[in-house]
Amino acid sequence: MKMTFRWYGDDDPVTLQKIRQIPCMSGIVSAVYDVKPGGVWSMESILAIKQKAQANGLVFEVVESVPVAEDIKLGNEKASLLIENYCENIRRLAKAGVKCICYNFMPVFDWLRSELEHQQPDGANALAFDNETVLKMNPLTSELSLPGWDESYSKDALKELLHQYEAVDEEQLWRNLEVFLKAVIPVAKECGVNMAIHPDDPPWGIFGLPRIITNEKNLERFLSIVDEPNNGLTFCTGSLGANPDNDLVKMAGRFAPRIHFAHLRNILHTGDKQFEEVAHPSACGSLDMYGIVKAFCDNGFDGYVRPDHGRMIWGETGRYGYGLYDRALGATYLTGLFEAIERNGREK
Ligand code: DNO
Repeated sequence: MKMTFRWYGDDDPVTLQKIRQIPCMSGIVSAVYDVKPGGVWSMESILAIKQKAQANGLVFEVVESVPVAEDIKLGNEKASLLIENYCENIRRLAKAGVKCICYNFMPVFDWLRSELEHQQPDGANALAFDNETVLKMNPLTSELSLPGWDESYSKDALKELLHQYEAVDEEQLWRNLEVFLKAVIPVAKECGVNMAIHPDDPPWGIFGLPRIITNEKNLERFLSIVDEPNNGLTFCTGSLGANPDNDLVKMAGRFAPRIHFAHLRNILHTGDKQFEEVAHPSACGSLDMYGIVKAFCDNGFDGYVRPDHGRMIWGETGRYGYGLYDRALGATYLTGLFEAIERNGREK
């Protein structure tokens, strides 16, 4: 296991100097943020991240994310050129020492929450999701600014994009994903890069858009499309765990060898399709974090780990889900879990 921490670049209030002081932190997870999805990242930008990390005693081996352009997910006539660009990014990142690339295949919206500062009894605030609230939102008229909403779209562009997706049902999205994987995975394999798809968050359809990376059956289907070790998963417990039908301990064990990256965080189920983000330990929420890490260790997991969203505590403000304090607590908790479980396994 290699413990990592997400870093959003020079504008991130959580600086590399702070990240390096988290015990046992080995590296950062980052990306080039000023190129639109579909574009090719310059070698210069990629190497700049690497050098900044190295100057702080950290490695840069995981990218989150190289975004997949909507035209690829739509499978339209622009897709093949954009897939070629994607492959070029993989080659360039590999040249810079990147070993794992996280991406997702969610149409239009990335992760979605309905509340950004949900007050918790201990005075912390956290992200929360309530399906009823989301059902009442209209992405075309809502002025809400939420994580996962790409604000670069104008209302007209968003309308047009949503219209294009009317022709894409789940099966069509699977076919478009297949085209992408069949082109990208061989290139990544040649370069020694593990590809790690991120599950849909939350793991069900939103605003009538299809979502397919949602449960055990679909993860199995995904892995079999290109049955190569480097066609793997980002195991995001908070995303998959939002659906209580997902047995995360079982899934963690079953897919461990194909899990290249783990986002480990806890959530508390508060109702049907309703949850809030909580501190990382098992006791704080609905997920069995110990059971998940144990299933990883017992089944040969050898990937990167990062604490995922944190709450805002101790008066911290900043990027929702990505403050320093609660994530740092999460990292040390997870490091402790891995140490105990791994040593216990060895000493038996
Ligand atoms: C949210 C993140 C996601 C993730 C992408 C991966 O906090 O987990 O935005 O980075 O879905 O492509």
